[in-house]
Amino acid sequence: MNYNFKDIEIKWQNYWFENKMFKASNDPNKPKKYILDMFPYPSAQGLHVGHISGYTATDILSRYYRMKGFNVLHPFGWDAFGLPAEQFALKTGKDPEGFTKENILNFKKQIIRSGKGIDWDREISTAEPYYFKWTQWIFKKLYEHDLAEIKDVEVNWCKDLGTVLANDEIINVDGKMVSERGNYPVVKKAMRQWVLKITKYADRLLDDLELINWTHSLKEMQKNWIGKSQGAIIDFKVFESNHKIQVFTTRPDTIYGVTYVVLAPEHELVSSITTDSEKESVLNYIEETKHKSDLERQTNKEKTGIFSGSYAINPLNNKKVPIWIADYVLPEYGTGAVMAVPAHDERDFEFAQNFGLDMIEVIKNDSDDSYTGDGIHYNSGIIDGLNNEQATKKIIDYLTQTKTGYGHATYRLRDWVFSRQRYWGEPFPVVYDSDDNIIILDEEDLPLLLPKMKNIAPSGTGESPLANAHSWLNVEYKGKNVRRETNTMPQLAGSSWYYIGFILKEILGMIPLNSEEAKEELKKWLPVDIYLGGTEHAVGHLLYSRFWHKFLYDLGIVETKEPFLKLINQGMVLGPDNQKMSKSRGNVINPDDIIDEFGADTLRVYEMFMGPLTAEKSWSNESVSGIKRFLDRVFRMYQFEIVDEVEELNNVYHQTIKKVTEDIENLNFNTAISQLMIFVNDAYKVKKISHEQARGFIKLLNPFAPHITEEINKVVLNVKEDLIYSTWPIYDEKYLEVSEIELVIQVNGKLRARIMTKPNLTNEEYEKMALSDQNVIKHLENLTIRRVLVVPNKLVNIVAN
Ligand code: ANZ
Repeated sequence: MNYNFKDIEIKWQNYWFENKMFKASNDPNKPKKYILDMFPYPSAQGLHVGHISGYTATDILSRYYRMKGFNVLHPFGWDAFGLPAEQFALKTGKDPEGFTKENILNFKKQIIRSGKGIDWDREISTAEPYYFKWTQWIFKKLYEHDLAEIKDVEVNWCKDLGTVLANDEIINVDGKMVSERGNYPVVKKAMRQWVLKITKYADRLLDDLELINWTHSLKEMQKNWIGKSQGAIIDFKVFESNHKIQVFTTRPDTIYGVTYVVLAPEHELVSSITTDSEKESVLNYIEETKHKSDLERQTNKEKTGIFSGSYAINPLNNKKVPIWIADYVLPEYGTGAVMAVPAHDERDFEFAQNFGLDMIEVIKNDSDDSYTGDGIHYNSGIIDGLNNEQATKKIIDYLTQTKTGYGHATYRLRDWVFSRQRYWGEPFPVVYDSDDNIIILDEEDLPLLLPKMKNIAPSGTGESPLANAHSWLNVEYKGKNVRRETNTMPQLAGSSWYYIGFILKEILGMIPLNSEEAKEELKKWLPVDIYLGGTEHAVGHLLYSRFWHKFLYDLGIVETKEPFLKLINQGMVLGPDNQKMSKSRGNVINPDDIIDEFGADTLRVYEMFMGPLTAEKSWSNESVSGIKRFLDRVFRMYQFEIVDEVEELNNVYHQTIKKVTEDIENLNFNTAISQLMIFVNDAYKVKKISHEQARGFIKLLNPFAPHITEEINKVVLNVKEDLIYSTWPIYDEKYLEVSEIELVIQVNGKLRARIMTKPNLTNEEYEKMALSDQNVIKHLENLTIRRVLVVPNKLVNIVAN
């Protein structure tokens, strides 16, 4: 008799849902565990088997820790604002809100069908007013703390799409930037944008990585993104002018090797230092630059540039050097100006070669190209004879004393451009008066809702579609005629604090973020103990939410410095052809189909059995059937005679408890399942099972396969207690002790005997045992023993000749 998963699974899912079985408990006597999934964007495609892999892993952990006596918080929600809903609305003329809600319902159904145990009273959607009221509130606080400002930012403007694009929405075709969607031209254009000053938190974002249990590679990615460079800012006076050019350098020690200075084409001094004779060519050059992406500018070996006509003075030796304008210098990094040392910097070397500029070597070396290493300085005035470190220190001291520069660190991290020219996002709680003064809305005027619009086509001017919502746009606020901000916030705004939202969510709303009650609740649950999601968020989301968390820490709302203690990236689930699943390849596996055919328990156990959680693995339909057969075998095992004691199974039973417990804690779900299979195989050999083993085994399997185990528990074994709240089995050491070992005996490396004996004897005892074996004696005939090597509990090797 096989189990009827169709009826069984729905029955338990309904029971769990109706009885709110996974509601987080507040029992003050228990320790807490906050186990979190990266919440999904509710797309029209529905859940993918890749989602199920991560969601099952966190569900296993949640169920396990609950049985171990923890208060477990395992919530779920929706990253509901975003571009696909906007585009759907544009295409169909339908409302993005309704579309998103339909998708959410579908996702939720799928999650419930997968058997995931969620505290649904805490469900949140970032697009609901009860939630984005507080996203707007956090923005308001950021503004009030001088961490949000509006400024002209160079953006990637795509006229044909009528929108600004992110760097990863642009591709390079024949040296020109075009949109990935549609291949429309993209140009750099300055636009007024809200910007969040995450760079003020750069050092903390870097230093506090020490506090968290993330993988080395993930921390490295965060570090590289922040990209701290220690160096100096140095003033170069412009010859015969009052201007001075500030350069940022990581190598102030090479200053005697400077042969020219370069400004980024966007640098504010370009127009004032360009001489009349150079004006036309400089303007042409600036125009050309607008079509190049930053990446291209940085990596292009054929360096381009143009002479400005002016010269600068090196503050160390008063040497006059030409000022060039070149796009390999980026406007947004350092000061947007560099002192060029072609003898010791590759980019400067390539540029100088191209334009026949001087090179002066100042560090001794044997290289033919630019030498970037350490060494003894020469041709270098006050730092002759010093190495890099000594020279750097001396130059910075000199600059500081003469007020011509100072030590300075620069970061690769940019401030966060926070405006999107879109409809389907959080509106900014901001209005402008007729003089363009910023007025931030009062707290009691939040949330500011989106207007309902029939047509959300782009305004065409680069403004968001909200610029067409006239009655929403122009209002009276505090007695003034004002115009609302028309941009909306990026999708990463709502996801920057949702793990806090879950804690504060009550059935019909949220505990106010700025209340004492909120602080209490947050103190109870933060930080998130285990956070699981895909690697695609290794930088953006994780960095931004760490930034917001630190800001809320500064406001005294949260008490931990970091939001996510342990972070795990699950590996990708590939198609049966070992390729990334995609519609066009036709290799997409739909979790609904698998659940229909085999049941959710099979899907869950299969996905956890595929391989290590963090590894990439390929789908196999045969293995899915194999798992179904395993669960059928488990079900039939409960038709064996159940007796008081089955001694033969005691060892494997207790070993299974130990292995599954340790494997779950170490996220080795695949090997935990293997051990459960070993137990079942052994039980089939004796065709009976004890009461303790019967009950213990379904507890061990329950986190993986919650439906079949609950069915066995309640219906077959007739137990009243829900497995969800039962206690996790404990193993007995006495059954783990190995009573016998197999000792391998070799003579000159060749196997001559195997002896079953007691473990943990002395080397002498093992040696004696080996030498008295008949077969060994035979092989030692006429030989002299030279040496005996003993590996305790394993092997004795006798060397003889
Ligand atoms: C002189 C020099 C001499 C440099 C030398 C390097 C080697 P990282 O390490 O990435 O921070 N630089 C500064 N601002 C720049 C900008 N806006 N665009 C392009 N390049 C810029 O790089 C810092 C170095 O990159 C700086 O140190 C500067 O070149 C260049 F032997 O100054 B260096």
